[in-house]
Amino acid sequence: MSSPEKNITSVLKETRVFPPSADFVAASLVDAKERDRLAEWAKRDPDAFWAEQAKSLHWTKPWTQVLDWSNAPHAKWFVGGQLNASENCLDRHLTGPRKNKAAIIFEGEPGDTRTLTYQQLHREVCKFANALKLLGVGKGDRVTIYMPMVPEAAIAMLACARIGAMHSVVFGGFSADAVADRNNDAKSKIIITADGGWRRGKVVPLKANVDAALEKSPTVEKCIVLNRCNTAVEMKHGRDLWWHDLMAAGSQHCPAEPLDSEHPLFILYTSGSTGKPKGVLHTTGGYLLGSSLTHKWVFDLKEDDVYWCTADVGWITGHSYIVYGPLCNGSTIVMYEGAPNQPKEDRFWEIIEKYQVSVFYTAPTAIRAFIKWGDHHPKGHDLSSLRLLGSVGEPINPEAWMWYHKLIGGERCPIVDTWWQTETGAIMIAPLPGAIPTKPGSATKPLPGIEAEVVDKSGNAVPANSGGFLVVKRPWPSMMRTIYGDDERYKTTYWSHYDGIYFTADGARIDDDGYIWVMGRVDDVLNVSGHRLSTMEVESALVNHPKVAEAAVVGKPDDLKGEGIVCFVTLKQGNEPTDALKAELKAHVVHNIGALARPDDIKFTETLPKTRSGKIMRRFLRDVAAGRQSTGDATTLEDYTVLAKLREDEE
Ligand code: 7RM
Repeated sequence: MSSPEKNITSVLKETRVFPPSADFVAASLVDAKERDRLAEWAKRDPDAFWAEQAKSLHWTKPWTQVLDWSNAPHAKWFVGGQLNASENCLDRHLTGPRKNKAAIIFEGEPGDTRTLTYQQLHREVCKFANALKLLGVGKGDRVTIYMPMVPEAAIAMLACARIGAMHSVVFGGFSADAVADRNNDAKSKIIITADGGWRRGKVVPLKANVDAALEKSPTVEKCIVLNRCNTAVEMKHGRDLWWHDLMAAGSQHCPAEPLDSEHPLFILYTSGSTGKPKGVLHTTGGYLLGSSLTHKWVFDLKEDDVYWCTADVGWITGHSYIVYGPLCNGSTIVMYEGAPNQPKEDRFWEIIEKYQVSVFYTAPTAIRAFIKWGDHHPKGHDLSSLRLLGSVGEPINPEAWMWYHKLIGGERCPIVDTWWQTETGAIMIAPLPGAIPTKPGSATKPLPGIEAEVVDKSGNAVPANSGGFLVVKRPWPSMMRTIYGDDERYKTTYWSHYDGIYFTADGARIDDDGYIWVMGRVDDVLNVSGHRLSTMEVESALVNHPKVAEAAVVGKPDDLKGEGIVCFVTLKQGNEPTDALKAELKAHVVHNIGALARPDDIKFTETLPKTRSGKIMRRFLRDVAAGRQSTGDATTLEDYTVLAKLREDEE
């Protein structure tokens, strides 16, 4: 990871402002005045502020100290307190009107549906927790979960939490090798999978991948298999067990284990730009507070909301904003198994109409795909149930924001652009939608209690509108605790750049109104004639051209300028890749940003290399642009053929 050496020049100009409607403000959980009160209180007396917020959780034993930071950068939150995440997400909803409320509304890709009430979900979790116990899984053991997006994935996670085992969810699109690496790093005792899962009309062979992975995973003793797709799988005698057999035998009585606030809840692997994936460790009390509080605040939660986050449970957004945050708040969530374009490109809009979704949370990469597929898809559905939209995963280009606002939000729904990381556990920078007018492309301001700042290489706050490095100056409850098995790497990656300050590795600027504009990873920054430019800003300039659907910008070595600018561009349907268009796009960037950012080369492509969660992997494009072979971890790449295709185009 590159360290902060020289400030980043910000060139993006965006002046549109969208205040929430008077109706939205009147009904909102937190208005501007309340937000100011919370922010001021958190600054003045953070311990008292967090202590008060933590009362929203059910503690079986009260804590004696809010924060212990004496062993920095290792934080302990709510020291001495005990609670159980599964109990907070389930049991406490069973004593009131939420008992028969829908917890999970599931839609499978083939169109099968299932609804689990809180009571039903609780029963399934208890039964599965007992099954795990019978297999010898106990407190602190690691359990790998490699499943499709079905309710059983959440059931497995909550069952682990119930007995104090740590889950390590591995995204269902990963290869056998990636599963084996993660099994071995975590020393998992059990793996939970399914025969397969549905994706674009086909069955992803999860069990077959697990079979291959288990040849190289000596610590894994048992494999539990859910029958999702009715496909034939090999069941190894003595090792493999059917989910339904275990559930048929299991008692539904399983008291939640009281756990220390700092008891590990899960490990989640996140790709480093080089080297092996990092097992980000989160613990119980702080994480659950962070995910539930931010879910309530940022999504302005109402009891009757139908909330849909389109992420996969295999990444942090699925952990915090499908499972722990929403269920802790007693929400009704929609869970969809499959692809957004199966059977047609309007599947998401069909689901929103069908279940009357009111809050919709997705990623810029998905929004750019919707734009590419054409406006007639959303226009063919009644989306009037929506009242709030969210975005996460990457900076959202202002033009994609405007499309989301108009076509999906009907110009009526605020958009919450939420900045956070696997490492932060919960949303850190986002509008409280009833309190802050939004600006397309800005995540607005840090949430109350979060001291995010933009600083220069010496750690001093940068003046308004100059670029710098996004850092967090105070510990917060849902922060990661370490990298599993590699505490040194935790310290050097996040805490060695500035003393006592968390380094996010993102570049950002703050505007005159105090809004933060995240400009992407510091590693992706371009160095052109001594100016450090954000790739995201050049990409946004390209994306606001009417023919461009998506763009990824990288530097390539240039003797004169340091780096030249290479743009990989995908076009909206119906546009031809011509030399004339290349020239037009170059002129368009110069017009929008200035001659400094004139692209040296435009390359048209059908697709861009992305991570499984949809982030553009610019490091591979840098290699393509420079004509180098790629090194480093490629296991997180969504589609290997994309790289080969891009290289062919070069020849
Ligand atoms: C939640 C998640 C974290 C990185 C982060 C940023 C980028 C995420 C935004 C964003 C601009 C956003 N966790 N990022 N959200 N950049 N605006 N709203 O994505 O660990 O997978 O990635 O993603 O670079 O550091 S993550």
